Amino acid sequence: MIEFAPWPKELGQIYRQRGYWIGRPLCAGIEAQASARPEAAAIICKGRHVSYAELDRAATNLAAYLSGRGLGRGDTALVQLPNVAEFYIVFLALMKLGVAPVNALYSHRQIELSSYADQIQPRLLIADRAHSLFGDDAFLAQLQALIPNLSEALFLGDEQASRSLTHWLSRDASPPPGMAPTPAHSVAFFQLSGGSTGTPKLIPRTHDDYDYSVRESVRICGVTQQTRFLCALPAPHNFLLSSPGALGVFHAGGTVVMADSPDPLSCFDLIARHSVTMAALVPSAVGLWIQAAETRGAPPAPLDHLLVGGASFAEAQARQVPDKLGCRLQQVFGMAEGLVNYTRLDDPEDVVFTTQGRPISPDDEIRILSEDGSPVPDGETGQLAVRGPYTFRGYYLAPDQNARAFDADGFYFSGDLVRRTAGGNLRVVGRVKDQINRGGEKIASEEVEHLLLRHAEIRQVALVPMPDAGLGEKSCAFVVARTNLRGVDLRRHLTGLGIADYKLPDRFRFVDDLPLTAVGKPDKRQLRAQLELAEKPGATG
Ligand code: OOB
Repeated sequence: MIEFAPWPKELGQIYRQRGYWIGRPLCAGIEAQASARPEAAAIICKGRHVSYAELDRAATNLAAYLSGRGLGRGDTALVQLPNVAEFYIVFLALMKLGVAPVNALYSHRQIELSSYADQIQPRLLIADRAHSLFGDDAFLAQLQALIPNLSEALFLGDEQASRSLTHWLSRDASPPPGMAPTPAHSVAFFQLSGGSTGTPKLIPRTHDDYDYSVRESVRICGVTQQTRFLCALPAPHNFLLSSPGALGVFHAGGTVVMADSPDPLSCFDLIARHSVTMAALVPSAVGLWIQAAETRGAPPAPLDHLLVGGASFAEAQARQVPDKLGCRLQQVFGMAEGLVNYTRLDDPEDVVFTTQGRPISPDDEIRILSEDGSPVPDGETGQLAVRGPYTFRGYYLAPDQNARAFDADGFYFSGDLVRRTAGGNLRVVGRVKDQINRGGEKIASEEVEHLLLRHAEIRQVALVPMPDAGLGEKSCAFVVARTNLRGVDLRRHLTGLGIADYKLPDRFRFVDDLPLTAVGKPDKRQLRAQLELAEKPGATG
């Protein structure tokens, strides 16, 4: 079985007694819908309707095929698919089979995929021939050289039947005896961490803990059979998968409508065409939707509920949602590591517009701590630490990082600065982690800095966030170079190494030296202040 840091026995007992952990694998909710309402639409993607029965059948076919190839409980898989129905079918298949996937983002490239593969040593790769890395088998061969274990590869869009994902999804097969999900208290899959370290870390999520967060999210967000949910952000992201996300919609028997991007015009069209009732967006996309609504009119009427989270959401913009977009707002402050907070549907307006809500569970233990580790009173800012029934207890095989991210009581430090209001809701006011939140996409500064330092002509580098009207934040690299370099050279250097585009610095600033802190590290606070000053109206910087 896959190694992970478990919850202490006493806590596990409490979580079971209180009905949070019910011993149910993540595939069970969908399977229940498939037998209760087989004909109901589970997924609509590019005009194709996939019923619950079809979803379950295709997943069973794939699971049976993979089982025949010797895959099963305790194995791992690296999956990279775009926003298509196959993403969920594959996920369901792997849950049935007991294989734990990492679902990489479609924007991820060699660096990210190699790192994930190196960490989980997958036996199976499922990817898309239309992705730039998988047009031929060169990158697969590279991965196989790194991971001798990697014996199976299936591709969306492969012309050869034996390697075609679609082929194995549609070939009727019965599950062999013995095929079963992993026990509910073990790892179901790995979620991706936004990270603040040199390599992207993985978060083991168990069936028990994830299923609980999904069931409660369904209740808190009022998801029902009638819900038609627009998935217009990357499907693997925790927000779109479980808060309440597609798994929440499947649990309730609703329909997921898939979009390639949150682009307002195509989304408004999908809302009209498929009577979408609920959508989930990051704040930067809300900005685009409001702009589009101002020029072309509000999104079509079926949309009545918008969830917004993933990055800081300005109160002024939050207040515009009901008028401009004609729907209710629910704020979400969550993290792939676990804790998810929601404003509630019956909260007063003030709470909905000015806070990011409160935790899912009465047993989410939240501490807000000052720099010396003592709790701060309500209304004052401190670092968020949390433990609870669906917050993980350790990154996968990362003891050093875990020693820094957890305290002795098992509380996870998310790196967020928050305040708690008298009513018990949280406001996210900043962060201490070395991360850039670029329109909800998280960039670990250290990862990009390490890659830039591989350039022979770079002496020192510091990546810091700079304010941006559209995305909230963009990234700026301050570079001390040995010779004359240009931004374009460094972008080419990074692209050549193979990182996701969203991690490429938006701006480079070449400087003679970096300001240093008392301990001799680049003083990022000062660098950020320089950028913020430069962004002020009237500044010339
Ligand atoms: C979600 O998950 P991640 O893992 O991509 O990022 C988590 C981090 C948080 O620690 C916080 O720094 C930031 O994203 N964040 C927010 C926020 N929601 C997330 N910052 C300010 N306001 C918010 N509402 O981003 C995520 C996971 C599940 C549900 C929603 C978002």
